[in-house]
Amino acid sequence: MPAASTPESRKRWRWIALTGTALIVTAAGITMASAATSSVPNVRFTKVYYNSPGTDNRSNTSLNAEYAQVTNKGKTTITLTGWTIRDEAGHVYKLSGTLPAGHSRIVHTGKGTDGRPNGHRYWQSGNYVWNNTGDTATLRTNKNVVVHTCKWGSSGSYTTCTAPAPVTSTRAASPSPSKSAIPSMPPSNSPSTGPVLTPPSLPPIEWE
Ligand SMILES: [Ca+2]
Repeated sequence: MPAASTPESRKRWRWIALTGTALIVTAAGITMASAATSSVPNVRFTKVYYNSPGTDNRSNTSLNAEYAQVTNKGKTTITLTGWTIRDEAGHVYKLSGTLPAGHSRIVHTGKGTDGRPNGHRYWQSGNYVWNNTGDTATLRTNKNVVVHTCKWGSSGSYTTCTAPAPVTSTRAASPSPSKSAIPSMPPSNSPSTGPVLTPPSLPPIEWE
């Protein structure tokens, strides 16, 4: 224990207490970011064939040549029941069943028998869903969390969709905790190196 409780020593102890708070807040922030990353299922669009071959004559063959494919890129089976695929215009298809790791689900626009062939599903629509001139496919979980979006323009007939950016790049990769998390921090001489919490001029702690 410190022998004396002078105003000067109280200042030091107060600063140490604040620094400790900042460290805990920083660690908690990183932990939360990691948990959020791992909670997002690794399922994404791997292909959208938006402009079926030939003339758009609304034949069932033409409608079914338009499709969206989602793939389970993770290592565990995902239950898709309650998940949705939708376009910009608000057409919604509800997914169901399970998707083992590495497997794909192909949703054709037209009419057909689900599961024939295996892994194929049918929107049962009498009209096209995906715009040839540009559109966005959005995949959401049963909790309405957007897992992936696939966007394309007016050229081409299909896209293999860009993989989603790692969630960690927006939060966990940032080494600096927010300013509000650290009360009364002394100024740092090298802010670019991250949360270096060593005070620049304080003397060592004196116990006697
Ligand atoms: Ca189309």
